[in-house]
Amino acid sequence: MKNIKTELPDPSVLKEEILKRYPRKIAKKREKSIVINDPDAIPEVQANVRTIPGIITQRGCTYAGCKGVILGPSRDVVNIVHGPIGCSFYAWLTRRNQTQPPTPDSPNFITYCFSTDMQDSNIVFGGEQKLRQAIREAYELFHPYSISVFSTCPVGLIGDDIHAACREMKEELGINVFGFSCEGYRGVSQSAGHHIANNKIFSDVVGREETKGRMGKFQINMMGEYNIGGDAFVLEKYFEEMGATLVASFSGNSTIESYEYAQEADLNLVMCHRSINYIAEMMEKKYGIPWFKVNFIGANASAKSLRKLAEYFGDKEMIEKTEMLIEREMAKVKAVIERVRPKVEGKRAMLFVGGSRAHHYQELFGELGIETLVAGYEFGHRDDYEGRRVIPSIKVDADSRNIEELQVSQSDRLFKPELLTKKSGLEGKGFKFHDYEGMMPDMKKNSLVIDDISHWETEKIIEMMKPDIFCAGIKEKYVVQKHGIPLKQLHSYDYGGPYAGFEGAINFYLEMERMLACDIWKMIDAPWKNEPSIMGSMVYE
Ligand code: CFM
Repeated sequence: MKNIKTELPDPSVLKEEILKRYPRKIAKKREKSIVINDPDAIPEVQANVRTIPGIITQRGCTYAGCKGVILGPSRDVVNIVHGPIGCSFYAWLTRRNQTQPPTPDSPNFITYCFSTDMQDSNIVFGGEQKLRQAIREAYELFHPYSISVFSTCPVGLIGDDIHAACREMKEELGINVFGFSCEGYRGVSQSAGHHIANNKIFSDVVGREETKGRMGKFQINMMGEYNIGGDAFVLEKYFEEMGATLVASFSGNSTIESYEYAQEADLNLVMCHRSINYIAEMMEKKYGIPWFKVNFIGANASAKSLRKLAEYFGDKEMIEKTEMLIEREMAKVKAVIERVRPKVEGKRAMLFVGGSRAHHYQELFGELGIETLVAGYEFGHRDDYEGRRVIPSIKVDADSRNIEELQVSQSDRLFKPELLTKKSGLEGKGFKFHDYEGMMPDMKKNSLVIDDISHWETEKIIEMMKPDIFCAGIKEKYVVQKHGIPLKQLHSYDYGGPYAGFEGAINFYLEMERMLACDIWKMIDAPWKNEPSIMGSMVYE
């Protein structure tokens, strides 16, 4: 493999170029979020702070993180958006979380969009009555397992008490009805919405069904896997083959019903650390269930995660089955890598996705010999960049204080001391729990890390570094492609996927072959550069 690093432009020059255009105060702030990496002495990244007004950000809002991301993929709940209808555009199948009800008659409300459609009069006189009516109506029409309510910005501003309305309706209807104060402005990004969703699911749903009884010998929860493009389906097959029983999935291909007995699991696997680490932490405190970080993006990462899972249970049969699975799948993976890698090796990538994928997908690129030049999160926190070891030193600002930290204590009846014993036994042998090391240790020296990248910064890094592929979302796609650089959407997968596990890795390699092993993108030139597209004349008197 050729040494790509020597071909990189000096990132400090690039950084200066970017900052030069900003007014002084803004440059001073952005400077702390644009960091030159050193994996041996990881520098601090400013993250999870407000976007500067006027800057075009990739971020979404708190409501998007709560409703869209965490609750969106559960199929047996009617999710009512309390707000004007515009907020619901993004509640209606705009995220590619798939679901598979066990029978054709099983409830699945994912394809619906429920809104209270607030009008001017509701904003002036209050919308609680309308909300109660909407909950009643939804119940009468669908008889769902539970109903949840999401506050949008105006609801917070006028002060509707959605929680009181939910309590009343819970009483009246006899099903679980719970609400989220996830107004878009609550936090600096989607990330606040994740936290709000985690809190409420933990306080109002998990543990409602105290005893479900054993469902299998080895019971796990999958956390932070949202079944985009069918990723969770791939993993479910592997767990089954290994003999592990999936109790609940937060929240890809899931039901609210399963969250109610999720405390029955012997282990929580955390895939997307950013969006779900809160529940994992709280479940450990309350029920004693340990968690560790997994990554199923990339064939090697998948093998490592499955091995760790088998090692946790330490069951001989499970370990054997896991090794067989890995050997079988790796043979297929290797055959494709051998064919594709020579065609794409040495290409250079940039990744800007929400809070996990900008890290996870570097694995897949690495397997093909593609180097990551620059990466960043939209809304990750410092721990997602630098590792969980920095958590105690993260400054808690007013925006983070705005999000409630639940006080959790050990459950008298449901705490499982045997799991804690198991955990400390394994720790003695060097097994790691709570173990997210962040993105930066996996990135090369002198790679650039940019938090909450702006439109201007995106254009500048493309212009100066000319990557071969850019990974982001639909908002960036066409801007980047107009530079003659292909963009792979890592939120929706451009309607492809799955990309998780071994078969997902193969899908991704083939996609990279299609996108990178041809020169078509370099031939693109904006037509107006060669011939005028508008002609006109002027009369001067
Ligand atoms: Fe986690 Fe996600 Fe992500 Fe995320 Fe998201 Fe997503 Fe994402 Mo889009 S939960 S942080 S809020 S892995 S919707 S499935 S792709 S930004 S990188």
